[in-house]
Amino acid sequence: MKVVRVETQVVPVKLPVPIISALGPITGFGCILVTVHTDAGITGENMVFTLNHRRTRVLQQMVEELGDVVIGHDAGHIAGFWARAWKDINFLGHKGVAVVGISAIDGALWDALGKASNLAIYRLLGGAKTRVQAYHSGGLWLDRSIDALAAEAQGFVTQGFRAMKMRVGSSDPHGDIERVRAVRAAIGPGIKLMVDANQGLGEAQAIRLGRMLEEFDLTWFEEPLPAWDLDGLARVAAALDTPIASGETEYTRYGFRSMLELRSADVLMPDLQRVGGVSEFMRVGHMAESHDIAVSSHLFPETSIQVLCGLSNSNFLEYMPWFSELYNEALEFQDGDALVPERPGWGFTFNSSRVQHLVG
Ligand code: SMN
Ligand code: MG
Repeated sequence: MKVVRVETQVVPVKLPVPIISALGPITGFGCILVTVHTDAGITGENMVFTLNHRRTRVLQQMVEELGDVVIGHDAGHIAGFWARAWKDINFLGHKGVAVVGISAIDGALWDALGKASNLAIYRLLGGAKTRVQAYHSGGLWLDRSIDALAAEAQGFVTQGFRAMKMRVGSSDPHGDIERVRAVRAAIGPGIKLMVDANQGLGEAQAIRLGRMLEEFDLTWFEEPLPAWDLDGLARVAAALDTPIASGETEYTRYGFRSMLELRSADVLMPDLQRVGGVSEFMRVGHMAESHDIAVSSHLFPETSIQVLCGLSNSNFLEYMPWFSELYNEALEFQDGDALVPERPGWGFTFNSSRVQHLVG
């Protein structure tokens, strides 16, 4: 089965209500749907995106131009594609847009391989489990009032979620504490709660806020520092009892190797589009396993469920409903766990009429 074409389509997705995190406001996304066509008539699909639909064409161009290292090659030789692409992007750099381009094609190749072998991707990866606890991440933003936070948090529990994440890292740490206190009171002690500072703090601020947060029994404190400060993050992790989660802004095995060596985080949370796709997510997951460190996921719940179910050291799936409308199928849950679909490949296919509607 040879690759004959790499096709991309830009699809703007708007949030029903804009949100604010320490990264700034988010109103929507520029999604790039990627389809890898093979001479067997089987296609592989995948998706990458930009925030606020900015620089989307740059990323689209990157994906398309990487076509020349996969077209004409065996679609099932994914590690071969990865190695050729890695060499190819050396001059542009081994982070950022170039790596997202690799991730986009890598995921589409795994989808095609799953469809060709009639297996879900997690089975191709070795199969560790069939479900992962999901935490709701699609709410509890910085711009919500305390009353709105409490109501939203209770709503997630009513929907069946047993874990959720809220945002901190505002300019007022005491305000952050009151918001966390309100959410913890609204959900009670039995529901897991994470906080995410979206890189908004300095080292001293993070340790101080982290100490004030210890009383809320948080499952983790995410990305307290700018993503490049792995040494500082290690010091924050050493200073606090609350586990530190990080990695959504890290790239490839080399970035995560540094995080593991420095002990920057207690939980790694690779993002399928930044880490380097399914192939590199698995390499990072196995490397974390050799350090007895757990891995979670970042965004992309419909596809991340497959890699998390291929790893025995996975702990949580981030559930973010942003891109769910793009798919024909819906992720299924039971008792707060997301269930891996047994359908071939990702088990999720793009809904062409919905896509057509969004393209306008
Ligand atoms: C996040 C990711 C992408 C955009 C805004 C916020 C957040 C998360 O860090 O972990 O979901
Ligand atoms: Mg985050």
